[in-house]
Amino acid sequence: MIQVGILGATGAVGQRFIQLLTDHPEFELRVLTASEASAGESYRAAAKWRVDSPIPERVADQTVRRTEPDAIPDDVDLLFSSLPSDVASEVEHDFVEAGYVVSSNSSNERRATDVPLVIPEVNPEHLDLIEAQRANRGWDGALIKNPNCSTITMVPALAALEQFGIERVHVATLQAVSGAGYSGVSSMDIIDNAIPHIGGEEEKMEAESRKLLGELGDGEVQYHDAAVTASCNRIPTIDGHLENVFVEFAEDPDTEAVAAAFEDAETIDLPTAPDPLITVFEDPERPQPRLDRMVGDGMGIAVGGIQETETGIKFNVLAHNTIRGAAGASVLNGELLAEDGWL
Ligand code: 11C
Repeated sequence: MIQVGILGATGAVGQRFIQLLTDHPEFELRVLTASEASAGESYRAAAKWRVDSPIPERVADQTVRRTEPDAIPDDVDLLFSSLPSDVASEVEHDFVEAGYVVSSNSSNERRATDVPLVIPEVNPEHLDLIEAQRANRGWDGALIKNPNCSTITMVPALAALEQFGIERVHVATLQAVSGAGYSGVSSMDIIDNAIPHIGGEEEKMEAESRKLLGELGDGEVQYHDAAVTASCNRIPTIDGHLENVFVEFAEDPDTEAVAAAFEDAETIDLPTAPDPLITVFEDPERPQPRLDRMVGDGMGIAVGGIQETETGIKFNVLAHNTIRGAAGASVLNGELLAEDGWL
């Protein structure tokens, strides 16, 4: 078993990490860290547990450690990070310099030229950027990132359609409140409301999508040249981001060809990868967050509403934002790191 830890284990994504790493077939969860204020407490006392299953017994009484390299046992090989982005750069660098491999969900450095931004079913070859990263920064460890949850929801579907030559993408999101962490979930302000702007989200979707779909060459990623425009909205659902996507292509695929491309999208042979990667609904009222966010144990991508438009194709896509879109994405990247021999 590969010994792993979680940096930032008490937050909304940290709790999902715990849920997904309990009884994982390859990873043994050894270490939990949190802010200075929680260090020394039991996990049960430190975390305000909100995940939809009880705190695993073997985690509840573990002592939460400081988020510093000298608090981590030497035999831990892989750290999953859900640190707040304002502290993550500095703290993650400390761990990577100390030789740890960090699979991070935090949004800092996703666009750095030598940081792999990876969805294993889409661009596993981008992990090779680790060589450039080690050469540039003199690190023994490695830092890899998964994208933002709204980006992860859309990009596997776009990758399946790449065969038709994607030229332009417009997307409008309907994002769940759990994407905003505890304060989002506990806020009642959003009931009977929708918020037509989520700070920074649109830029992330636009840039991260083009990096994920880009080609790796000469030690860096050449971004895909499709134009991507995003409009990101918060709605009062708890979990599951739903997105309306409009795509223009070089070719002129019909709805049958698009549905077949989604159904044929290749998954990857890793323990928590969903099979199929994409589930296609014919009912135009699906997918819906409450009904469909757990497709593929929360790791699948659900699409529906495929229709022709005057300029191309439109469809709806849904994924679970804190599983597929956050903790599950980092765990899957960890499985890829193990499979490809980076640990
Ligand atoms: C939201 N997508 O729903 C955001 C949360 O870049 O990882 C995740 C932010 C990120 O508000």
